[in-house]
Amino acid sequence: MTAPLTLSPEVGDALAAGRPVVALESTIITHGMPYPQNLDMARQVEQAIRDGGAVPATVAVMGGQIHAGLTDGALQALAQTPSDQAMKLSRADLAVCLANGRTGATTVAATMICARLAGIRVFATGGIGGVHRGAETSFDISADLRELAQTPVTVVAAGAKAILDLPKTLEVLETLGVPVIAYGQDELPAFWSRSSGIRAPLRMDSADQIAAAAAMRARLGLKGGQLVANPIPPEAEIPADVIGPFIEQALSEAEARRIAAKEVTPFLLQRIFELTEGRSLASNIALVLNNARLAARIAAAMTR
Ligand code: PSU
Repeated sequence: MTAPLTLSPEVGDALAAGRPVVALESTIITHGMPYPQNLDMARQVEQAIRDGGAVPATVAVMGGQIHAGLTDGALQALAQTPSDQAMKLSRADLAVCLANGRTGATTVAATMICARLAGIRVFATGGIGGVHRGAETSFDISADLRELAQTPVTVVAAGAKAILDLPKTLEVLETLGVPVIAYGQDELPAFWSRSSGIRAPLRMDSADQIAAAAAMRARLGLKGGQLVANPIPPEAEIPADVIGPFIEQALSEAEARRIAAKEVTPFLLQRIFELTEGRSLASNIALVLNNARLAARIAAAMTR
């Protein structure tokens, strides 16, 4: 029995020839950004990976198949699918979506599962999910964390999203044995900001080092992936003291409106987009592109 996985010809050829491939997720398209900026972002990110000498493999579920590598038409259709008509897929609901022939966008957790099935070792996104603020009462902890602990894919993100409780997110990652590697700085980046005030557990300064660490995990038989926390480029960042009050406001609105579970992150991102008059989205796109470029370099290093 094999998984219902369809590789685009380009992705299939690259993997068969041992050339670098970078997986990309689709929840960021359907639930993370408004149309048409989401489509524009998805195309730009694919181009950034190509410019870096790797093949992009955007992952989504359609017609009972996991697709790795989408045509531009499929990308357009996904970008225009209302968020309530695409399932936001994590480990728990990936099989249900496939078995029932529904359309689904993959989160970090589900994209890691699909990447592993396809044989793709690197994946670029914006920011992983993590421990939500107030998790001591809500118990809201993203399934992304546990996936990082069990699926061997290197995930390049700009840290965990700053809407989260970053110290608690780090604690959980440590408990789960996930290497959290800040790229090129000592501090853990905080998505829209380069600085979080928190020292990262690990630091690396080159794609080769990151690729070597992934290879060593495999040699040691250690399960799980690595989180590479790549700071947003300076010119695109929103300093923590500027974005902070907007995050607080969006969080209190979410609480007042009793937004819960899978709706929390999309609600917060949308509100922060409105409150910053679009600035948060421009930053989000810039950091995803930056992560795609680094992921392409890591993928290339892994094939050497
Ligand atoms: N990165 C972004 N925007 C996003 C996401 C990542 O820049 O919307 C998505 C990813 O799919 C991630 C999800 O898995 O947000 C986290 O959702 P939650 O907090 O509900 O686990």
